[in-house]
Amino acid sequence: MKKLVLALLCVALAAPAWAASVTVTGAFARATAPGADTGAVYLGLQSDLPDTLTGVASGVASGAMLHQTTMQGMVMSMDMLDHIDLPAGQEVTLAPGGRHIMLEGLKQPLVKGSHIPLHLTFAHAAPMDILVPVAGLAATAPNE
Ligand SMILES: [Cu+2]
Repeated sequence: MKKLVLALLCVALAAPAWAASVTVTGAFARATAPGADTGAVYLGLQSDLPDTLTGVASGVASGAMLHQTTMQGMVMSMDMLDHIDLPAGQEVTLAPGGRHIMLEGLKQPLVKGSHIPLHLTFAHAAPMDILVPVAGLAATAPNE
């Protein structure tokens, strides 16, 4: 009985901390060639309060991480980010050529026209599960 009361209390206490709400717009993944091990997801995020995207995961991949693509001359490299800041009321865009969600260890090819699950965790807002449409192999927008 004590445990139940404690659990209810935790829920009550946690609710105000999750008052921040994050909106996801224009999410899409790029289709992958058969046998590809990695995939990329792009999206826009906007939080009504200052927040931080702290983690990503997907059931179609054994791992997922936040990456930043940078060009040094003609050489493209990807650096891991451990979080992405979400300033209040400002849209933060993860787009081809810049920041993205990297899926690693794909368990299946990402097929154009299908949807993949994506789990997002934040410092303040409640964790979010969304379905991301898969666009073309070189898509730069959801409808390509
Ligand atoms: Cu990457």
